[in-house]
Amino acid sequence: MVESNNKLPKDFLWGFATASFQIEGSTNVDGRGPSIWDEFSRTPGKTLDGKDGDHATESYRLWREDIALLKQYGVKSYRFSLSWSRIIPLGGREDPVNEKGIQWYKDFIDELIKNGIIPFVTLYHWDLPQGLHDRYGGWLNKAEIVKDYERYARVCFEAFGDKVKYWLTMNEPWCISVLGYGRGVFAPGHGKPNGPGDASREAWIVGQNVVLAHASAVKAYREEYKPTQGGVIGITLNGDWQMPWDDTPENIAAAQHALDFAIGWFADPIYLGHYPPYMREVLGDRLPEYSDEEIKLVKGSSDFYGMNTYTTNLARAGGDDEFQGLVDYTFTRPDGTQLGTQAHCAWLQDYPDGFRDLLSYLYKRYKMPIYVTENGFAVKDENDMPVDQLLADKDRVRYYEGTTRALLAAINEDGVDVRSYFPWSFLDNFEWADGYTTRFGVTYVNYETQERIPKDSGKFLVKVRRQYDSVNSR
Ligand code: PNW
Repeated sequence: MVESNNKLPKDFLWGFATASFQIEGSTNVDGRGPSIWDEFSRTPGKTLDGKDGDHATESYRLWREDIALLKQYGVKSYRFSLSWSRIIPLGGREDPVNEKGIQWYKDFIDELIKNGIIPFVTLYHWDLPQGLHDRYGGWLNKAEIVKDYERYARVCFEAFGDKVKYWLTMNEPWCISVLGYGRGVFAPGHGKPNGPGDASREAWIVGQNVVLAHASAVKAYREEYKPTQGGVIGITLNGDWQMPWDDTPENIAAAQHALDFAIGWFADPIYLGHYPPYMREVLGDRLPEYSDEEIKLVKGSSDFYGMNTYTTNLARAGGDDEFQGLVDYTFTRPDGTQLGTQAHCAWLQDYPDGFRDLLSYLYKRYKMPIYVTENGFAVKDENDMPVDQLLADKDRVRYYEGTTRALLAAINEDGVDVRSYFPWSFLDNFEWADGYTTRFGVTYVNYETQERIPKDSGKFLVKVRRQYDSVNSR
């Protein structure tokens, strides 16, 4: 029996997500230039297992197999990212375009479409051309990076815009800024505790430059490409739900402060036209102002709200972490119990009600249609399990049971306009600083043989999607 509120909107995009550097491998092929993740992941001590992205899931080579598997899963859409270094190997606006890189993505997109799969394309998922970092400091240099990114985006609209109707400019500016320039755990490794750079300033500068680059590309798209190509374009932000640890006024305020720093930092300027006042209070002049001209460009620069979310935090006032808005995050409730099931990553527990609450909050605050572009779970110690045990990924199935139920409730009971659901990830892949030790895939990848095997969670997601579809077609 399918319940009547198991309805998805007609053109709902159901699929899986990946990113170029995490799956492609073949880093030295067909004229690709180096990216900051090549260099960072090859630096001893930067990834948990000491591994880099030279092989990953070999999807640059095995792309036909990947698409065949996506088709087998019956997805309506696939979210993937383009590697800037394949398209403009040196990165800059005067640097040559690499036709081989462009051709590869054209073939890939054509094959998706031939199989009835709608491409959902991220322009930037963290793999900045190394050349731009070396030349002028990459994301730190507003005057240069905004122009270079805009040119890169134009090359992509030009080459792929006849077929691609869904564009994401940037994946997770918070991660780019804080993990790359504040905590030094992601490329290029600036910030505390060991990296170069002024950790009290750089992340805030980078955050603004990423938003300005995004907004410049959107302006170019809307003025010069959208009239003939007719797609939609926006940014995708990471952000988890924040619940007050208890009902004291300071912890209720702390939950909002945490949302201001994690989400409002980007979403408030983009959708509302200003920073959250609390950020200015905490950071003073270290938070770079948007000039009048800049904020005009930024406000309204996204056609939708792109949402990546994984977990819920219990927020407690205090601590000295500015990147969390001077709020402590915990999963331990006042009575000592845990909020949900612990994932392999310390920052992730399963709490589906938070997914629903976050959707409602974002829809009320920003009043935009929401595309869920990432959501997923890494089973604890999965990488150490024998394969048959690993394929029976109960905790991940339970996670997706919870979030898909919450998704349907948000749509049908809370009236939230949600238009896509892209679980992370289609495949186990290169999990950044964790290397290959953390697996987020609904498909197991054997990194020795590159064999792919659907996990129970992959099968589960196919099964629930079919149930919703059957309601739709009545
Ligand atoms: C996202 N955190 O990253 C990325 O978009 C993906 O590339 C990545 O593989 C996926 O989530 C799983 O980690 C995040 O520390 C990295 O809260 C870190 C955090 C959140 C998201």
